[in-house]
Amino acid sequence: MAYQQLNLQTLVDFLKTLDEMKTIFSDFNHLEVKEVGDGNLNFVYMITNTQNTEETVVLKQAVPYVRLVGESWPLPRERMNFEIMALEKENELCPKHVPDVYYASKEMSLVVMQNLNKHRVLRGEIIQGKYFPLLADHVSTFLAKTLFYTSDWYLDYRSKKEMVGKFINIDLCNITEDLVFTDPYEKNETNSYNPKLTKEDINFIHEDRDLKVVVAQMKYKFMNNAEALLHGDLHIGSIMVNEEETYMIDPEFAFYGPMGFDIGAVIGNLFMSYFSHSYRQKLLGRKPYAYRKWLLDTTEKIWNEFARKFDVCWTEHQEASNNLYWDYTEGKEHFAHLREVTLKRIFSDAIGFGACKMMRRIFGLAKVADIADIQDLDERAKIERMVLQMAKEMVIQRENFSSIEELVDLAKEISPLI
Ligand code: SR1
Ligand code: MG
Repeated sequence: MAYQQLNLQTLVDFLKTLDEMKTIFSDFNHLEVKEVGDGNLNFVYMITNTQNTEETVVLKQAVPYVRLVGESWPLPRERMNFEIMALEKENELCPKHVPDVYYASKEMSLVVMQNLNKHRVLRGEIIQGKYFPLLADHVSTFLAKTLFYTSDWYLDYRSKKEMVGKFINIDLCNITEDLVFTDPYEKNETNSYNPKLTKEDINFIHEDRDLKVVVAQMKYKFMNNAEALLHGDLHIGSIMVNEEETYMIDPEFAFYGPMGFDIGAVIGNLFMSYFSHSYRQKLLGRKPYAYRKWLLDTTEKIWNEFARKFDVCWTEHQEASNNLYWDYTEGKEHFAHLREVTLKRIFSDAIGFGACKMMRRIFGLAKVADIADIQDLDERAKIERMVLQMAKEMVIQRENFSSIEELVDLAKEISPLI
């Protein structure tokens, strides 16, 4: 079927043409369609049989422009191909934490998938101060499995390179290269600022030559390190949760890049939430300590559990395959050392990338509601300064942190946990 942009009126007729939908909907006469997308790029609809609300799907369609900005910013709708391929691969590796795909069409640039209507977007839930005891366990499992099993530590030389080739996602990588690694650090028309930030606040980043050099290094690493299949945009708006389950959604930015980029995205977002709750918990009428402690504990656990699970995947694979990669005289010790230095390098990358993800959310085009929705602009500016201070230290010192606990201590130094 040739591409056409669906809308509230045409969507049900389209679904009726799909055999795959006949196994989901017992009846097409009572379908309710709601537009639910509040993302930056695409249109998202929820379709439910009002006679049996268990019969429900989500349809996501890409349009040939950036939804956030409009038709003045064209963006190939073929980006949906990457989302489809990534959802399929991630679902194969980690089915408990990735929605099921029921139907996908590259021609129509759309995917019909599991409706996570018993789940909510994590960012909104964190803004409201909700706890998710299994979050760290689930996110660390997703990271360990998707990153290890798509890397050269697991795949054979040919499969890995074929995967790299399939996931050359030029246009969406370019958005990240601009919006995460370039525009926020210079005067650029895509930037916008809280008016309460002073020139000094902005120059704290814009006029720091050392910082700009290290950000350029992170950008280069992002562009040239085809290490594993990344989600590519794993901020807390790309995670859906309830108390029992966690799903990673929206992998349209998927490509082969450095593992630390996905890990840094999650960690950087949680630090921003931590800073925002120095104020937000008061708005909620609570003492800030408990919730902010949970955010920091969750951050620590995500890294520590990721490292442990990644290590388990690797050692299990080595035992099963008896790969001679490290068949030195003292094979086991060398293998242990290789794992240790690899995880140390992934950790410093995650810190550096997490920092860039934090700075871009203060100065750049797409902000985070945790901070940008704070109405009191003076309070918002205080939080933004904390984020900038933390991020600058993170990216410059990224190789000098020896544990996640040390990084968490830095957050506590900048904004005491009281
Ligand atoms: C124009 S797209 C802006 C941002 O939204 C996505 O979620 C990515 O983070 C991208 O940088
Ligand atoms: Mg997204």
